[in-house]
Amino acid sequence: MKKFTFIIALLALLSSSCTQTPPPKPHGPLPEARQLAWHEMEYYAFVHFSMNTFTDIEWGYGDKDPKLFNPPELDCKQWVKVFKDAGMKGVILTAKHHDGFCLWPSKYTDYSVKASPWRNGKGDLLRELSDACKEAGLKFGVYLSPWDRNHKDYGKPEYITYFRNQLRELLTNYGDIFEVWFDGANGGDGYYGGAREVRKIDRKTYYDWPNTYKLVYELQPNAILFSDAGPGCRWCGNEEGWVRPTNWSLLKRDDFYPGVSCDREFLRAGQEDGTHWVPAEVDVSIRPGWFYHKSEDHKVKTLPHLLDIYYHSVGRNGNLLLNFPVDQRGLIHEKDVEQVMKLANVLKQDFANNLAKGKKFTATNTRGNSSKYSIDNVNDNNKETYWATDDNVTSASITIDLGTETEVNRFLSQEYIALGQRVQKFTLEAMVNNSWKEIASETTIGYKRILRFPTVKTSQLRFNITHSKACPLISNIEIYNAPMVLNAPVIRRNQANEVSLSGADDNVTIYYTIDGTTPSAQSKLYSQPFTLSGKATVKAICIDTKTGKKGEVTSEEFDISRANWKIKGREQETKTFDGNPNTSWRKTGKKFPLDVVIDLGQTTTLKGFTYLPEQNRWSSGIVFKYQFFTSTNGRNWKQVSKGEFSNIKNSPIWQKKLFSPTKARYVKFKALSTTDDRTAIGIAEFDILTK
Ligand code: FUL
Repeated sequence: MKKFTFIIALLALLSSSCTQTPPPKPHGPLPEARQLAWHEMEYYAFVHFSMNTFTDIEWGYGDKDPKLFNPPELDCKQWVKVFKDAGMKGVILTAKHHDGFCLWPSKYTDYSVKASPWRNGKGDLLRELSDACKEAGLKFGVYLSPWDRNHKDYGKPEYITYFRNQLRELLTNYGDIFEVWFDGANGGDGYYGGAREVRKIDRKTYYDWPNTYKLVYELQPNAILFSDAGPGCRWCGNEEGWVRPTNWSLLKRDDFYPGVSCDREFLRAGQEDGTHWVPAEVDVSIRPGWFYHKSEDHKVKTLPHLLDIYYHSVGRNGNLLLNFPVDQRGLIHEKDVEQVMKLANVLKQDFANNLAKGKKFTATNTRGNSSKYSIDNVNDNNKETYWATDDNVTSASITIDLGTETEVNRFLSQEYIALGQRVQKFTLEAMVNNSWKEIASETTIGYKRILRFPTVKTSQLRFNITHSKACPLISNIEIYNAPMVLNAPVIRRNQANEVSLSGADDNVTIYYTIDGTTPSAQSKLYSQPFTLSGKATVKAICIDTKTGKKGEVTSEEFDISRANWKIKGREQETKTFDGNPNTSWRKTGKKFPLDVVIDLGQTTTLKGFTYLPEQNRWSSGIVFKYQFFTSTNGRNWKQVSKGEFSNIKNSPIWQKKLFSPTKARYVKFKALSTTDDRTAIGIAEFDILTK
């Protein structure tokens, strides 16, 4: 062919491929523009701060004196600086939690900062935080609890007017609101203007949600509405910080509503055949509780735990909403700042150097052989371009040639979700010793999927999409070699007072102390369980002696020995005291109350008790309302504590109750109700406090 004709032919081919390749059609439910913007936020802060901060509880009853609310050093600029330094894009504040106390001077109630001594009753926390956010360029969102244990009209239609009036205040007075959070906890006992009674509502109909949502959209058209049912984004079905590896941004939305009692798997994994785009948001606290408790200062999540949370949320097509329980001073506690900054720094390192940059990508199919849908689009740092296959192709492979043998341990991929979530199954292979070795076999991708795997040295990676609902559309692929972060050891003590330390990575050593000092490579080397009875503090650390690299210190405090404790009538059953949270003991009955009597073997001065409910997936007998009694002889009982384990259903963590010191040998733990109404008491661990 003559040079001239060749050029003409080439131009014709190029122009025909551009003009003739039709774009992929949308598939299934699609995200709205505001949802697309929300996906890109990925990681932002939650703040739980209110009356509960001062009363040291998780759920207020609605009857506490507003005068208790008085943070002496409150500084929203400090909060916002922490969020910004940590790489977060926004913050959502508990404007009103279940106790009804308002952090802004609402016109519609006196139960607010107006009646508190803070800033002489002239304060407005919503104003201060929204201003600080504006200044720092962070987005601002609000949590407004539908359940209000203070309001006299709760349960009646009048309350809905009140609720909407409050929404209107929040959504008109504080600038742009990126998300409105509607909690699912709804109805139960409360102060209710002095009535002190139980009020039940119909969760589906009481709030007239469709009209409430309408109001939000009228006032803040870009806001994302969070609830168990969306419609903007959905709860992830747990408060531990994860979604399932299979995570569809789709939900049969009309089957859900805030507070729905449903199989939580739907929330954790989404629904492949969902009818609407309702992506998951993972809400989790940096400490065990949502609100600040001094007793949790040493329980701020470790770096490896926070990293797991990140990779199990953002890495699995979910946004991460990380909670900070602001303390009684009105500041984010130093420990929380330290931990979130460790997380931020490691994430920065993990994603510092994209090894795919500038490398050669090839694909087994490209839509219409068109440059518009070229495989290079996954590596061009432009989220608007994507690689696509022909319509009839729903499985295809992408090979990435790294040029030289390279160590890799992260693989990040993103679908072009504006046209729907499609990929159902994929694998990742690495070329090792001249043959392909499978390193991952997974399911969904969605907005973003990040795989973590043991470091592999390879010159080529192959990403195989094996099943897709329609032709796959991939907008981005990145590859990293993240530095290793050592695990934090797990410390356990069994009933025989043997302490075991576990969880170290391969070739890593555990060192520990029992005198309260920080462990180092000069401390005792752990080789096997050791005996330590009575009150004790154990601290342990993993150290890679070859590199000198250190992990995080774990610390556990043990109270008196449980060696001689027995459950009355079921003396042989010891799972409640075995130090293992994954085993549990259960008692069932015909009706409440149900109780368990424990013989401590000797008389001691008790100051409180702690209870860990069953931890397994099918847990039952999670006690909600309880009474607690002590006795010196097992016959005459004295009630020393009574109440509820607030939020235990969603967050089945250690529950701690203190009471006035009392001498006793026997304790009786009485369940008056459980979260699932099954007549059972399920206990993973039980302990008493004498300190
Ligand atoms: C739960 C609430 O009951 C907790 O107190 C907390 O606010 C959490 C984020 O949601 O359902």
